[in-house]
Amino acid sequence: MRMPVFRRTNRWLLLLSSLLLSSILLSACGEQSPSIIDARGFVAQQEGFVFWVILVIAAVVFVGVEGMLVYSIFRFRERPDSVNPRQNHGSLALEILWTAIPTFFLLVILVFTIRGLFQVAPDAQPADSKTVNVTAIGHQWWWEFHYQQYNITTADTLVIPAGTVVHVDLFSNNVIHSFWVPQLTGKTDLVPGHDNKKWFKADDDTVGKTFVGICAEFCGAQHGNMRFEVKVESADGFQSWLTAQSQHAATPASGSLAEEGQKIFQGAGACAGCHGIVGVNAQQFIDTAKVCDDSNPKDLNNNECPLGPNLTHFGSRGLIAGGVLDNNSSQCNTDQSASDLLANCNLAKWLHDPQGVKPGNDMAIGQLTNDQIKALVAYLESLK
Ligand code: HEC
Ligand SMILES: [Cu+2]
Repeated sequence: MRMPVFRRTNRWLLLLSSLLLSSILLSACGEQSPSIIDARGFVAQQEGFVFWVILVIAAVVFVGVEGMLVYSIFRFRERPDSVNPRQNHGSLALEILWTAIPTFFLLVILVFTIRGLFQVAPDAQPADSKTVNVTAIGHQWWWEFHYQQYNITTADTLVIPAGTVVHVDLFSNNVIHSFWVPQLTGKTDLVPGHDNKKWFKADDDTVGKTFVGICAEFCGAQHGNMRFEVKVESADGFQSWLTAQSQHAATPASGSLAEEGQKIFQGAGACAGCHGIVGVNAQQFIDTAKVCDDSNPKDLNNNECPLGPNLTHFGSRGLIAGGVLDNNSSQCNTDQSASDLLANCNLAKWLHDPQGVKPGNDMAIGQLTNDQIKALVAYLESLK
């Protein structure tokens, strides 16, 4: 007597869990989702096209095969008076047919895949006099970007002009990382000792948009916190960004809290040993991919090659330490109490406990006091 009750609850469980599963899957369709289906640049669009070709063919095969299966199950199921069906073992016509049909489908996929490969290959990079050449350097675990024509080095945020070819040289001197901006370009690995390159382009109508960038190759404990963002500007916006970024860091007003922060930054054994700020402890930006490989531990200024991101214009960046936190500058007003600052301002959280926020990262420092954190927040957020 108890069986039907069980069956009914099982059915409800099945329904509930499939609803749950589909809502999890659908929740990936939000506006912010970095989906390859929402491609916003030529390279990702070509790659997305290959995806659709394969999906449509796979759907046709699935519906065809399952349809015939279900039809046969019902139409030819055994009945009390059934006789043995006609046997077709060894039928040459059938053997040829079910070899030819998959071969045809695979050939179609092959043609579109090869076409796609040629369209996005490094050799297919369109000639564009405005091409922006960037070196993307994979660290454990953050991204450094060096703009080759402008000698600017930044981290976490890759700013590009819309509708313009961006050429990327990929460099790692540690483990393999992978550069992926789902809506703009597919994955390309950064392989130590083997410098890959790629190119991509953001559509003209993406001005003002920010795209999610990801490290897509497992590279250690904080691989999941090795993100970056790609910010698309208009041609003019990009030019003014370049002009601002190529300046030396802003000098804080004398007697200000920010000035105290700068002193702490430069203090003995402190931040300046791992971070460069141009105009403070560095004379110029460094192309660490060129200068700081394993055979050369000294930078252009004959200092140890920097271990951490260049902070010259940190205040203008959207992310902290590979996107483990957002750089929420508007919450970092230093008029608030120390405990409010620590609760609201992500930069303060980072400086208070970088190992707690991102365990195992290379920023190993002694505990800063709340006053030091306040001064450093005032200083670093002022570096727009
Ligand atoms: C031993 C080297 C080292 C020292 C000393 C050090 N840092 Fe760092 N810092 C790093 C590294 C490495 C990262 C990147 C960590 C990651 O994302 O994995 C980092 C990240 C940061 C970031 C985030 C930058 C960005 O663009 O994401 C800030 C801000 C920062 N450090 C400030 C400071 C300040 C202020 C001090 C001095 C109190 C300091 N650091 C001392 C190595 C260091
Ligand atoms: Cu990585």
